[in-house]
Amino acid sequence: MKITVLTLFPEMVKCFTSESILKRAQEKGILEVRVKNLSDWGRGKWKKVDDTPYGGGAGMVFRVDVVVGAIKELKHKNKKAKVILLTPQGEKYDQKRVQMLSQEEELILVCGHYEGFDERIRDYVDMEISIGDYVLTGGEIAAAVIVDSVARLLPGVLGKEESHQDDSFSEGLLEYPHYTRPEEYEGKKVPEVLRGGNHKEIAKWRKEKSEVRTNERRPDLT
Ligand code: 6GU
Repeated sequence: MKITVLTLFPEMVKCFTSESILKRAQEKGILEVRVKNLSDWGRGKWKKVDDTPYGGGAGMVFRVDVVVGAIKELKHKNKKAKVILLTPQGEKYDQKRVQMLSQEEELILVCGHYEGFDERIRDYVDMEISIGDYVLTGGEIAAAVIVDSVARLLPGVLGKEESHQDDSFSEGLLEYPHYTRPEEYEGKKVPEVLRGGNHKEIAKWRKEKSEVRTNERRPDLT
């Protein structure tokens, strides 16, 4: 899968995508992350990407000709690439959407900054996503969230050790509790059933714990 990130701050995005599992996924050829600097499409000597808003008000607005120019050039090579605008006004990101995006051939993530995008840019994108109900200074962290969450679902990215089969949310439930050695710590013991080796009993226990935890912490998921 290919993911292109369009941003004014390429280093912010590269810093997340060049370590650990994302680094390995790229080395294995499963994931290709390209980070493009929006300034390359800027206007004039100063490579201007933004301007003051019509009607007045605080902050700067991304220019439609700059952003759409970049989108058109990036999309030219692959018409099937899905263009996603990252703003707090988008549809809320969740694991269902992660699964949906992981089926795509290519994503182009456009990071916002300042007051926002010229409204006309919205006519040239396939989707608008927000990663939650809070405001970030820019879309770069949101882009990192999307690259990370999508990459870990691609076949071959996670080893058996890090499998996503039992993830929280994968069955619409939160994960069951995990334990490892030592068997006892300050009087707190590992539940008996997990030490018994009865796989059927263990599976039943885990399912129950998942359900109880989901009901207690996230009744909205059920
Ligand atoms: Cl995608 N961008 C910004 N700037 N803030 C956000 C966001 C995105 N999602 C939640 N808050």
